[in-house]
Amino acid sequence: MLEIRTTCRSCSSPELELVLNLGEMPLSDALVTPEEYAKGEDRYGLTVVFCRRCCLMQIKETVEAEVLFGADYPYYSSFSDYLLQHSRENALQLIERQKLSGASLVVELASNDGYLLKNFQEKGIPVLGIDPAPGPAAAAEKIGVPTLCEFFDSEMARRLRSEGKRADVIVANNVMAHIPDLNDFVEGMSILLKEDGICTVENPYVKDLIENCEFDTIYHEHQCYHSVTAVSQLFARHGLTLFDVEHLPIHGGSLRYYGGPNQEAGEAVKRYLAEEEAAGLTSFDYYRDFGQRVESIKTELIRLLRGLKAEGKRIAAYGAAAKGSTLTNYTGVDHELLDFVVDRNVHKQGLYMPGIGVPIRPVEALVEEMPDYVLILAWNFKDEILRQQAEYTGKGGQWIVPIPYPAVLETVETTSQP
Ligand code: JHZ
Repeated sequence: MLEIRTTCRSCSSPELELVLNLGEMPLSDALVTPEEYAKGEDRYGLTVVFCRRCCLMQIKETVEAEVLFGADYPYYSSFSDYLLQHSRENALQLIERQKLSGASLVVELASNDGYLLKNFQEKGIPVLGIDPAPGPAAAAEKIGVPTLCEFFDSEMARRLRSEGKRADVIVANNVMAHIPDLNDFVEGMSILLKEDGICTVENPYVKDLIENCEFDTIYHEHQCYHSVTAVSQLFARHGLTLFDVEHLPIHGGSLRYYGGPNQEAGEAVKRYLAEEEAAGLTSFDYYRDFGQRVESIKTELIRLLRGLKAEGKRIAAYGAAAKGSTLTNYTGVDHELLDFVVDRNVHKQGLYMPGIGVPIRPVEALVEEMPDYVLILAWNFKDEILRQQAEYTGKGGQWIVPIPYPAVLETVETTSQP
């Protein structure tokens, strides 16, 4: 069930340097019933390393995909308005850029509940979703997005191709980090693309992760933390050229990579490669003090929350996010500090956050209970959450952000756009 890697997930080099050891952690999306929590949960090591050869940051531990993304996988993309808007813009841009029509095919890997593909469908463009998590895949089918509930790999790509299916566009957003066999996944994309097809891949950017100390985005589902340097080599190994890159603010800072079989690296790719080298991302030194900075977030967060508790304050949290699990479990923020967590996702409500015994409730609980402070675990959606929770703020509720450094928000702007 657990495999520990000794070689790089991308280039197979054994030159892996230790960046950070987060210790034994529960699985971030393995939300538990109160009974399961009482029995105790499985924990797995979580060790971050850097590959000196291809510069890919990654974790050493591989938890079986069936365990990570099985029947109870609770992540549904459609609970963030901002993500829905971001995805719609992504779809409209691709339709324009690739001149997609009723004769095209858009395939999405990790299509979740159909949040993105429905935008293509609305414009009459044929789509195919692929997602191994049964709950989200069923939700997609329910809104009419055809979805194969399977893991995508090169074998599946060959099968689809033999059925006459080839893609004009493959979208793989926030999935490449989740794949244990990275090379086989990219090979699959390469097989499934038409000669003039393109793939677009979105992932949190390792530079933002390191510089903003977003250590909580490290968990077992995220096996790799990509850079342009690492992705260009990975694509090239499978006959795809990375030809464009865009920086996006979502999820704490992400990159959208564009690849295709018959393309040439454009200016943005060249600029990013040069900038990554100049910033030092290609050398282990860049990652050396990350662990110390993470440690100081832990110390400060605990100091802040314990201080508030000592003053008799009540603290809740917002967002039963996977990253919230890493943050709380690593820092030791548990049910003694947090009364409850709220989340809009109905599939998460009624369960407990992994490892810390904190119940998940509907977001209305904030105004009903009026805790003095709310720790924003889904800090990547801070603006959206603050706008939505104007009533809690208006009644005197206060907010704490943990990342990039723990702080109580002094002024809360509730009208800004995402
Ligand atoms: P969210 C996810 O990670 C899932 P997570 C995944 N592991 C991935 O790769 C990354 O994103 C990139 C809730 N919420 O999306 C919804 C509200 O309740 O930041 C979610 O449960 N109200 C595949 O899980 C959670 O917060 C709201 O208004 O760390 C956010 O989780 C909003 C906006 C969100 O990421």
